[in-house]
Amino acid sequence: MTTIITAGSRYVDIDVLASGIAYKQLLNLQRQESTLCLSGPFNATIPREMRLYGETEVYCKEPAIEDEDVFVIVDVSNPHYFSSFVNLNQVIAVFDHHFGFEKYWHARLHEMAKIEAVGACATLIWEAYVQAEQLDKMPQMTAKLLYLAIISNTLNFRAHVTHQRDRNAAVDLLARLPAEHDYVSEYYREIESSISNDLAMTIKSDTKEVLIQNPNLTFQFSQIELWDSEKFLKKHSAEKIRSLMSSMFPDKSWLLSLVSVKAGYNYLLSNSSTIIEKISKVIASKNNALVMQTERLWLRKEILRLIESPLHGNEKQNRV
Ligand SMILES: [Mn+2]
Repeated sequence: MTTIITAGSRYVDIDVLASGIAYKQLLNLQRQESTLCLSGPFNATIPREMRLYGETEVYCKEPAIEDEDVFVIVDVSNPHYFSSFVNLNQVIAVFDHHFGFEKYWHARLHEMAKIEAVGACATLIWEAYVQAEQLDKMPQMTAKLLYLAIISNTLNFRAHVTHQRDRNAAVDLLARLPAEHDYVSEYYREIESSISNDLAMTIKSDTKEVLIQNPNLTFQFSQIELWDSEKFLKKHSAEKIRSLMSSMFPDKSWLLSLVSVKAGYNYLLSNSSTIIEKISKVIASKNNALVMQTERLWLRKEILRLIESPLHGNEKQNRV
């Protein structure tokens, strides 16, 4: 019996990569045969050093599956997004921090459905090491990868979803790394330059097709995490980004979120009047026809929940 660790099919971000590698190594430390199979391409949140590490640690894109094999899913819980080779009846554990499928998995897996409101899936995997008393055996490169995943997913602890549990994990992981580096600014500086060099690829590898009920709408939802989005918008103007989005997603509705970690807000661009109307009623502070600016940092999953939720009179004060 092999435990096959996998995630969503569309793309691999740093949280998926960190969670997958670290959990595979944890099972190996406990003498359980396991393999990590990620079917999507690595996206721009993964710096070069971790890309190379990932290439040595990710076993295959599509595994040969035996009847007795089991699956562990990381950083996703909506079965619609799973890699196509996953048989739902063979899933034995789900680690995730996205909303919507908690009840479904708790009913099936009970305590092995680790779906929690934390900032990063990497935090849940760090906690699994703590519980298994294996933290001291974690490779240093994995500690760095988990640390960067927490930084990336919590937007350097500024996202509202950040939990004390993320901070506890990050403090411990950072203490396992050589002290002489500023890992956060090194990380963002590197990914920002790779994003700028291939913007279309970056967008393509961080876009989710989203289907919402209220209002009934399907759209492409892209997110780019930046350290300094002012600088970025000076280089790639809003007009150019809009025409790039329209050429990448012809005849489709789209929403692009530029996350500005240093400044602590997002720029939101969309071609859909429905989305613009819904967002600007609740979170956008400064509007113009091209770009909406928020008052704080919003993650994609938070924006999504907001677009789907019905509006109430005083929601603006409560939410912002
Ligand atoms: Mn994540």
